Amino acid sequence: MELLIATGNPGKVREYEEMLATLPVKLFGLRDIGLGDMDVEETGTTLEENARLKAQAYAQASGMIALADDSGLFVDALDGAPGVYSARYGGYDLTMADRRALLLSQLQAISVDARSARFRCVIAVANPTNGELQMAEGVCEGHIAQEEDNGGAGFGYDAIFIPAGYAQNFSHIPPAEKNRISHRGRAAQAAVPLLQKLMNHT
Ligand code: ITT
Repeated sequence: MELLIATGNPGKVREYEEMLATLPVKLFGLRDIGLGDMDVEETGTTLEENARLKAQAYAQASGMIALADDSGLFVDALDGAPGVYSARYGGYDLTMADRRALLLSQLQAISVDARSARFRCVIAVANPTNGELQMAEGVCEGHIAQEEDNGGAGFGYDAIFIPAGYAQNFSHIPPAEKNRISHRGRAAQAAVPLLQKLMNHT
């Protein structure tokens, strides 16, 4: 079976290859099928909406079963911000380093035990032949560090997010282990039986 991973990011496709290794599927990224330039705007106000928008649009455009995800970091002391707006928090012209610094400054007065946060990831899988849509979610609980520690190999908010049960932030956790405990890894695990069901219907 073939499955389109609806992202222009080849790193994400490789991550899904590992996370869905138990399924008899061959994965394609948007670039592999000539849709690398097709952009679907994330106009939703929830992760669910954005994941669904992307999965349905790319399934329609490609004729393939398409998997899309959306994720974000939800900080309790900031009423859930940056949340669905994580990728553009503070404005489009900021770097990710600027965004991490902004978050830390907003939490400056917040004590260690009130810095709880979680990464959420929602996966949507759309089948263009019968319109079937399946959704899966993964959550990774943790807290925001007092300061950035960028010694590792992470991206996004990794250098300031410490997952529950760990002493170090995400950027220090090896990829295979991060895939096991992360929001995206957990969402992918939850998506496996849904993908199996969806493929049986084709
Ligand atoms: P697509 O190209 O696939 O749309 P994206 O940049 O929109 O990717 P996501 O929806 O997965 O990425 O995530 C939104 C933002 O949340 C992303 O820009 C990161 O800043 C942050 N983020 C998501 N997952 C993360 C992780 O595992 N570690 C650190 N930051 C993460």
